[in-house]
Amino acid sequence: MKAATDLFGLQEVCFRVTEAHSLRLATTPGAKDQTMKLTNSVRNKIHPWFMDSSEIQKNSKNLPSEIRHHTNEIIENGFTVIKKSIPKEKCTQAINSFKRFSQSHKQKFEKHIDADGHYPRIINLHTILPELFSLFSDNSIAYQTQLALFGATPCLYTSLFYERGSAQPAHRDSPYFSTRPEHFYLGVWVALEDATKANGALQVFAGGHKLPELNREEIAKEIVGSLNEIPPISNELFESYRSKVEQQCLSAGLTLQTLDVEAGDTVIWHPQLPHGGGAIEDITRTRFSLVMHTTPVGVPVYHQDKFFNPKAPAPMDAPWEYEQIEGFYRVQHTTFNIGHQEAFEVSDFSARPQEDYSS
Ligand SMILES: O=C(O)CCC(=O)C(=O)O
Ligand SMILES: [Fe+2]
Repeated sequence: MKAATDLFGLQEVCFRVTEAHSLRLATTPGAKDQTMKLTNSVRNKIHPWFMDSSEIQKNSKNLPSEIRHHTNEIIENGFTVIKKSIPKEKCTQAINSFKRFSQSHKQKFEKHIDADGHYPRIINLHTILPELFSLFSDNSIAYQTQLALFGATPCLYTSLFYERGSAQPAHRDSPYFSTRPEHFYLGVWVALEDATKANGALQVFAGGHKLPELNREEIAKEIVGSLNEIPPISNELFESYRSKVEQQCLSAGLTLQTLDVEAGDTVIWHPQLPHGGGAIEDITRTRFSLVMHTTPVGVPVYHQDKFFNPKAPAPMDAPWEYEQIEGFYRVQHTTFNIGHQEAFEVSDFSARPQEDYSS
């Protein structure tokens, strides 16, 4: 893994060095350090600078041109594609590592395989497979783009590993990633295989991130009656918001654009960008990919109870522990979960030295 030190030039010109950065400087490369609580590194912001038109020029102008190119695309179009951000061999290694891991635990996992022979999405598999975490930590242009957009140290909050295309209708992720302050998260999606219409490409409503936010309180009241009774997770509420956002995009004349990308390309999307997974022409095909949701360190992430009630009181510091691996932060998760159907303790897998999936 490449050390993160080359990033400090960027940090110096643009942003204050956060508390987390100074912690990072003090650690030994290669060590997995103790877990730690971190205070919210953007607690004094109202929103990210890239969502404030009066801040954009000032914050963009000193960025290295390659990073500015990507931040500009995210600001203008709602997404950017970083071509060849991960070497193809690393994508193949990550897929092979998953295949070895799933094969060696087939008895435990196989009940989750669908009729077409694929696993459903697996939540936080990066806790088990280091090749997946490295798509965050050893993905330099993507990391620097997140650092620039947050103005603070990025951390991996959660990941979703897909063996096949998601075929999900266009949606915003924000009802599940309601940060405080709001909009301090990014979707970072890495193609581990070429993704096309045949195996279900990623789709975006380019420009949909600029449409005005809907009246979320009104949507919640319509579905659950009162703002005080919004559950953290409600499929009905998510779908109501999702379909209204989709309608808003179509009424504004936006069309869904299919992103044909190659293994090793990274797509970063704006927190407000409506996106989805295209139809899969050949359902037998795989489309290995990893979606990561990242935030600045210390940022709490709430779900629908806060998303649809944005004025509700909410603690400003994240309640969970962070861990730091070779200078890169992630929220500590003790489980991974197959298809939201079954959770497995990370310690039941990673504690056994004979189970090394990396070679
Ligand atoms: O990979 C895809 O097809 C889309 C995934 C997605 O939108 C998500 O998991 O939030
Ligand atoms: Fe999504």
